[in-house]
Amino acid sequence: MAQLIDGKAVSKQIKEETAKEVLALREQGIVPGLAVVLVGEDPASKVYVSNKQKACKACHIESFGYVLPEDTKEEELLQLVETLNRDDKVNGILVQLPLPKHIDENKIINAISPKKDVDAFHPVNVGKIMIGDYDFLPCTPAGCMALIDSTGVDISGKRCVVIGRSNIVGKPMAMLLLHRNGTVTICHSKTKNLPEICRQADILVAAVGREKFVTADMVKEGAVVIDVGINRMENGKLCGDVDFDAVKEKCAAITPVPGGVGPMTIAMLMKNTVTAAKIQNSMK
Ligand code: BQF
Repeated sequence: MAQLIDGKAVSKQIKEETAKEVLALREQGIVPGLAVVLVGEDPASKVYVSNKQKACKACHIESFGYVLPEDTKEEELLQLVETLNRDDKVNGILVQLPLPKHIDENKIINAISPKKDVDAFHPVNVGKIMIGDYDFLPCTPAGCMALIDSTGVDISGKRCVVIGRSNIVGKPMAMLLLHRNGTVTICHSKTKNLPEICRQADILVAAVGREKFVTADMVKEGAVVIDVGINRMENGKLCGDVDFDAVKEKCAAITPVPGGVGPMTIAMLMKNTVTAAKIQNSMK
């Protein structure tokens, strides 16, 4: 049985460190604030937003919740973002994705001030990440990196395979592994010989969005396996992109779902909000 990478424990530690930092900032009259914007009624999104607001509370970060109806016009959401950009109490702006189909997500992301873009989705921040000179890291890839580091594995020179090429996870994840001198391959739905490529990975990151997509035959003996998937099964339980029970017998370390990458995403958001508060108060 592999080492279980405890995202819950690692995220708790990060949140505790963040909480301490926030209390020190509050001593200096700086109160980090995060605006959390939810449009519509998606049940999963509601859970994620509630997780974020709970974490703010635990970290002594002030959270400003905005819940808008499903039929909110793009223009109205743009106006809210503009108001939040100008509000000095708001250091970070988080617009929960996905947005309703009639709203252009890129248009909204582009409207968020890069200084308050705690998800690091704005093109300015994406560009900075590509160069390697960034203020914020996207929360999920940052969480994955912290979990890889928690195993003690040295990424430099290792074969890293990322399955999935989304702007939110796959692409930035590959970039972060590359910055740490990993030899990185990005796989996706058009990839040929996927199992063969995955089998070469010393570090395998699965961000596919399909239940138990990564099977034991796709994993190298002794690999580190990071499961980004959050799939809801018919019975309501959460399930990752990795066939955990089979893969755990083969790899050196693996993240569970739930309790792996998910809680880390939230912890990194808290960290980014504190960074944003520091930048906006000329402390960074
Ligand atoms: C856990 C997300 C897909 C699309 C948009 C803890 C979260 C999830 C799981 C969470 C996610 C996934 C979030 C666990 C935020 C992660 O205990 O395993 C926390 O709240 N997440 C999101 O905001 O948007 C998403 C996944």
